[in-house]
Formats: sequence, C-alpha cells, structure tokens
Amino acid sequence: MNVSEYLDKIRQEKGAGYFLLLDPDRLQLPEVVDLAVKAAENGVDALLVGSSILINSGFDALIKAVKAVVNIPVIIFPGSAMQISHYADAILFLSLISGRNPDYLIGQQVRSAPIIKHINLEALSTGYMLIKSGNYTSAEYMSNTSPIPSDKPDIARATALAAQILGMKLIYLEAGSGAAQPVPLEMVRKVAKYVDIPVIVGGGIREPEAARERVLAGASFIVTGNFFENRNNHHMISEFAEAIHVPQTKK
Ligand code: 1GP
Repeated sequence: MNVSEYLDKIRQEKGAGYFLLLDPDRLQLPEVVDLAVKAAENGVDALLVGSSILINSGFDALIKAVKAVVNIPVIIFPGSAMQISHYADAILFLSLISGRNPDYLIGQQVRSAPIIKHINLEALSTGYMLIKSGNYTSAEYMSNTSPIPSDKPDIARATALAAQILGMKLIYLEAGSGAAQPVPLEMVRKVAKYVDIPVIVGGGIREPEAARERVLAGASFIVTGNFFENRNNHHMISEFAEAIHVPQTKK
C-alpha cells in the first residue's frame, strides 16, 4: 500500500487523520526522535518533516533516524526544492496556489521533479493555500506572497476548486506555523464542501477542541507542529488524536 492509499484508508476508518509536524530547525535530532516515537505510540497517523528555511543540515540523517523508530509514514512537507530525501515515504508536492509568485507556483517544482523521479519518491500533489492568520508568518515572508484574507471564504473555495480541476489531489489550508488564529471554521466548511478532494488544515491549532471543530467542519487531516515543540505538552498527543478521529457517523 502506498501513502496515498494509506491516507484514504485512514479517512475511511477514522473519519479524519492526524499529522504531526517535525521541524528540523526547531528541534535537535534526539528531541525529534523522541517526539516521533511518542507521536506514533499515541495515535498520530503520519509525520510531516520540513521547515520554511532549513538552517540545520542533516535533513537526510534526520528522516533516516525517524524512519528507524516509527512505522507510520514520514512525509516531507518541503519549504523549498532543497528538502528532498529518499529515506522519506512520500512528499507533499506543494504548489503555493494562494500566491502569485511563479517560483512557488511552478519554479521549485521544476527543480525538484527530476530528483523525485530519480529517487522514486511518492509525490502527493497538493494545492497549498496560505490564509491570513493575524500575524506575519514565516511562510508568508519566505514565499513573498500575500495570504488569502481569513474573511474571504469564497476566494478560498474558488482557489481550491481550481486546484482540483488542475488535477491536484489534496488541499492544504495553512494559517502558518505558530499562527495567532487557526484557519476559520467557516472557511474550512466552505472549502471542504465545495471540493471533492481531501482538505488538510494546519497552523495555530493548540487545543484538541479546535482540531475537532475543524474536522466537524469537513477537514480530512489536521496538522499540529509548534505546540509539541514544548516537551511539557507531549502528554496531550493522544487527546489530539482522539479529538481528530471522529467516525463518520458522529460528523
Ligand atoms: C505549519 O500547519 C503547520 O506549517 C503547523 O502549524 O506549528 O502552528 O501547529 P503549527
């Protein structure tokens, strides 16, 4: 079973899936490995690995180390074409469709596509949409793009639909790591209702309730990152997993 099939299975069996983001720039290798093990033991369905800059070297070594200790898929969530590793199970092949910077719409993809083919890495075509969250985020700065205003769900759903028609397989609604506010429920609801492809929601989710509300609004996958960079919060991983795994009958 490839990662795409695994993700479909998670949605069917659990209603929605839980992704935990490991940022190599924010945690040291032993901390990453420790968090990965706890995530896998406490209901996380897949690990995302990536960073908006990637200051720390050793991307390959980090993914190899994580793969050695977990059985759940490790999926690259790249900040740029430089973040590719053959140790990963798949990569979110992102196009930043909320922005109008050609480098992040197609330039980085042209650079990375031949490498992805060469190492035979599964690529999950993803329409990546930055949503204004209140504060100025790293993703916004690094991509040199404007996010979609959080009170403009119609722009968001039209953008997501365009991605679907272009053949993308996933939508990622992103408020940005450490966002002051997560993507608003109304926007999640309108986008999820308008497209047929699964919607990932991340950025600024710090409470299980906020995660569950977004699943009930139609999100198929929830991402948390920042919150678990604090070791004191690790005991809450299972609470998030329970909140996110809402069987279809309860939706
Ligand atoms: C960021 O969506 C992810 O790209 C996760 O965001 O770090 O705010 O949880 P947080």
